[in-house]
Amino acid sequence: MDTADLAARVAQGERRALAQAITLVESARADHRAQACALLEALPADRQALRIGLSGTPGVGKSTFIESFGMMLVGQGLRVAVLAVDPSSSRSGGSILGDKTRMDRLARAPGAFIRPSPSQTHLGGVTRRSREAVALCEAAGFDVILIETVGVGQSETVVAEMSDLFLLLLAPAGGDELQGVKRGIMEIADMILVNKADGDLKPAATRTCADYAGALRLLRKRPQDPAGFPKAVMVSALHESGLVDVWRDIETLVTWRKEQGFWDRARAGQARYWFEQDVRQALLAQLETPRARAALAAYGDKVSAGDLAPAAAAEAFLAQLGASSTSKS
Ligand SMILES: Nc1nc2c(ncn2[C@@H]2O[C@H](COP(=O)(O)OP(=O)(O)O)[C@@H](O)[C@H]2O)c(=O)[nH]1
Ligand SMILES: [Mg+2]
Repeated sequence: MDTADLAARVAQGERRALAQAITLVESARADHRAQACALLEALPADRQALRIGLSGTPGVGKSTFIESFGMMLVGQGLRVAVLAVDPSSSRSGGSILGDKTRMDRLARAPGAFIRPSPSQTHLGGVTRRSREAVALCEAAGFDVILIETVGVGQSETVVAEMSDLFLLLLAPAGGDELQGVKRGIMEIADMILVNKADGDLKPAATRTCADYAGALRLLRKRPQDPAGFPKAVMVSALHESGLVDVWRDIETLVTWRKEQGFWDRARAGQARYWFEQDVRQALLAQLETPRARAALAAYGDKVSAGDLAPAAAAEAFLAQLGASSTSKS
């Protein structure tokens, strides 16, 4: 494969090249990984999309929201990419694919690109591939990238690490208690969108929105927030109401963060985070080679037989691992 040519075609915004490139970064094969690294290295580095993370429990209206919100953006002449991070999706090829009918219009819009989540592996594998898919969409010149994840705890945190801002979608609550949203997720949200604020659900949505606005005010003030943020607002993805206001709020937030230097600082911090994640993953992968497994088992036997102390065995094992990995290169 000619990775330089593929990179050039991705940079020209060629959709087929983009799809092919994402397939390449998703591959677990070692030779593909080397090509993926070369491809990522060859991409233009001067393009930035607005990357919006979006989370919410199943049924809250994420797909419907992405469709309406995406169509509104496309209508403004913006190019929109949609990606999913769903480590739990072994079922039917990922959440977006299963919901294709709900994104019918967006899927056909010339300015939009929708990519279902890669088939399931562990969270680390899914997230690295997703982050690289984000980089590819960015290089392909998309203006906005929507990154969807379901509320499975850890995945929000990693999606936040590949997003410029984070939206949490909630449904109107029946009772008057907060819907068990984890504090950690509240803390990374830039906006809470109470969806389904329409018809019979409108009064409940109004109450829920007020509850969350109150809860957000109780959180510690973050330096990256202008006055009024993070905020809770009501939308109806189905009736397409409140979406223009959400976009205006997002633009306000982004402009402020760019002016104040928080945008660049956040991106720099994320680059460092992903570098460290890659190092971590590569080190863990070294433990999985047949040779490392054999050495681990051999040292383990000595330790359990009482022939070697655990600390000394660990040191000897790591020295051997380091020697074998440097001699390889
Ligand atoms: N009343 C109302 N229903 C909605 C709204 N948004 C989504 N729904 C409905 O909620 C259900 C789940 O929506 P979906 O977008 O698939 O949720 P997801 O699982 O979070 O992707 C569907 O039946 C939608 O029609 C909304 O704004 N108002
Ligand atoms: Mg969905």
